[in-house]
Amino acid sequence: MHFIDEAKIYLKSGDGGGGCISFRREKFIEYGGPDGGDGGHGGDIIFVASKDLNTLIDFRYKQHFRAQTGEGGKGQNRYGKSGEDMIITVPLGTQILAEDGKTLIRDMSTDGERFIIAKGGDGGHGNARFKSSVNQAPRRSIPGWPGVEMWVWLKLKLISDVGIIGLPNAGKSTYLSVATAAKPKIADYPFTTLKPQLGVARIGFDEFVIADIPGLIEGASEGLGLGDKFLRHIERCATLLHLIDASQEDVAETYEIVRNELSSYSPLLADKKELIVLNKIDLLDEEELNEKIAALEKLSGAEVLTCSAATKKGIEAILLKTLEMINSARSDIKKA
Ligand SMILES: Nc1nc2c(ncn2[C@@H]2O[C@H](COP(=O)(O)OP(=O)(O)OP(=O)(O)O)[C@@H](O)[C@H]2O)c(=O)[nH]1
Ligand SMILES: [Mg+2]
Repeated sequence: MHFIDEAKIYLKSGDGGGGCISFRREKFIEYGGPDGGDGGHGGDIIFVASKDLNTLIDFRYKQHFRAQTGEGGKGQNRYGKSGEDMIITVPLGTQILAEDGKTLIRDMSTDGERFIIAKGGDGGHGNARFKSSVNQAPRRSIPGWPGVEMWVWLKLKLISDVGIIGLPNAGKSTYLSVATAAKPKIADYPFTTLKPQLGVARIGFDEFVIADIPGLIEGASEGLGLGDKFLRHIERCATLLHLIDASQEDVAETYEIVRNELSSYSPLLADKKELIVLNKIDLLDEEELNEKIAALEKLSGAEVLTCSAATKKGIEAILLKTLEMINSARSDIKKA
């Protein structure tokens, strides 16, 4: 059950500029011949794929894209200037579909790839073109050809339904290994995970994709630790599972550090639905655990779940909650 980010946009390539009607005017020449130039080409609509973009969010705010009209032709046989192209940059992996939402026009699958989806109209002909032996002074020109108009869908697959975030060593990879059949590297030192790892969780007849993401630290949004490229990865997760090591002294502070990194990176990340989970509860007694749950719930205003990825306690309940959260995020996306 993959999430899809999508947007419907309107495109219009530039009309060609009109041809010009004009006659030569020179001293001592009474009847100058026709010298109206052709109009310029209309601008094209061009898509460019970029690995530096991760979502189609920008297309929620701007949906109409028009390339410039070509300039009209001028006297003295001068051509009109071509209209400027409209370049639309989309995230790498974006699919462009026809208005029916099904017919694939293009898969933007290589970084930097350019695709001209709509050519601008040709410029019209000026009257100089219509001169003939029988008509030395044609008063005729042709307007520019119109540009192309269309609606298209842009679709981008999110990499996962839920991304596990948290400080290094919180037990994210261990959680992935018990919630799915994935076998990520697990070790008792920070930054064990260097690349996002994916696994598929099954619960009843439902399935969803979990991404184990490298640990975040304070300053990650400014490039510290493994930097912000993982924050970019999180943008392509539909929801978040925020995992916190319960054996840490101040779990509320830990929670805040990660939340701060998310929001300083982008409001889009901070707005994602999040499930808060305290892990490694096998290391605490009940009283200590309850205190930590209370502190976290007070700070976040949300329900806090608990588990031990090492003993698998609490995993099932978290998977159920995760599924609920994914379904609710999915219906929000549909409504938007
Ligand atoms: N006692 C206990 N230890 C755990 C639990 N979950 C994970 N650990 C241990 O915590 C350490 C870190 O686990 P990882 O799963 O590698 O942590 P991570 O969050 O993926 O770490 P990075 O990839 O470095 O960010 C390992 O030694 C795990 O065995 C748990 O529930 N209880
Ligand atoms: Mg890891």
